Amino acid sequence: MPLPLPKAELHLHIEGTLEPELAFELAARNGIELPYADTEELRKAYLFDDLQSFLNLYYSLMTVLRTEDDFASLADAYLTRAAAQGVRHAEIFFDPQAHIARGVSIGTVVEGLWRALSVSEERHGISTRLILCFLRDEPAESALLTLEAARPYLDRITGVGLDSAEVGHPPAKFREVYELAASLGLRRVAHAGEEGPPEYITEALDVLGVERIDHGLRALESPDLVARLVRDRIPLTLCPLSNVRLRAVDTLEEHPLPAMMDAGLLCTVNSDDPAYFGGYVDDTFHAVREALGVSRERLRELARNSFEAAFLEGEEGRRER
Ligand code: ES4
Ligand code: ZN
Repeated sequence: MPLPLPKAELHLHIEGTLEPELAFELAARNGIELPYADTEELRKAYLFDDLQSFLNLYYSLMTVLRTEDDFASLADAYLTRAAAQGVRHAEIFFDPQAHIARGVSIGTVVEGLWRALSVSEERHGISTRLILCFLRDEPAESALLTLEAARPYLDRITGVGLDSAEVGHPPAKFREVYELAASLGLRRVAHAGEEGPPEYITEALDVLGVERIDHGLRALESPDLVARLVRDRIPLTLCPLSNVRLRAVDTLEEHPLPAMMDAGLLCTVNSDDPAYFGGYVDDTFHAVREALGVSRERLRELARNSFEAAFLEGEEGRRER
């Protein structure tokens, strides 16, 4: 098997890297009883009908994450796996509201993650960025309070994102908090067009000023939007295995990735919540090659795109903080 292509991972929820084995280890460490007999039984619960059914398990399993040590273990486990998958740069989402709601402070989360991230270059050969995500199914006021709570840690946070249940929570709900984020020099991304309509993608660009779209799967439904995304070279962080598991597409063979590349869209391939969706990023590269016949040349293009779309070069120049 050829060596994994060097790549950047741009759509990765750190809480979605919680493997059953680590979940049980952390539960034992923290004296928490999980409602599953063992890792096998937990893995059997990973059958989802849609985004919401996944999110229910994703949020409930987070209860095992309590201390800085836990977040450091989680991130180091991800970075270890990512290195073996050819990842050289990782832009990592985290969901502070999901932790604050359970009494875990944003300081615990950021300090814990940072412990792993700060040694990642040296230990794993992976540079990293942190992206704070707001939960779109919570009130905008809660997002604002979260960004305020994050102020002491902004030197460790590169940008903000928007995730969780999409439909019924259009981007414009978060106009004010994204304006504040921009004024603080933060980069902006948002999930859009995963389950929601192409209009949400347009709104994320127009109202929130995002530089990248997470997923963007439904962009092809709007030719005008595709033309704009192509013209402005707006990157899409696609997650094909996630789309199959959450039933956004029926099968991997029917995933629109090749059509999106044919249309000239700046596509990247990412793992989203790899512990839940059956593979890390190079596993995803292999899967799309097998299922969709994506050529080696196109895989190289996807890897190149991931570095072009990353918040690497020019970062300092664009930040005014
Ligand atoms: C997520 Cl796949 C996905 N979509 C939206 N929000 C999320 N949070 C974690 N994974
Ligand atoms: Zn996601």
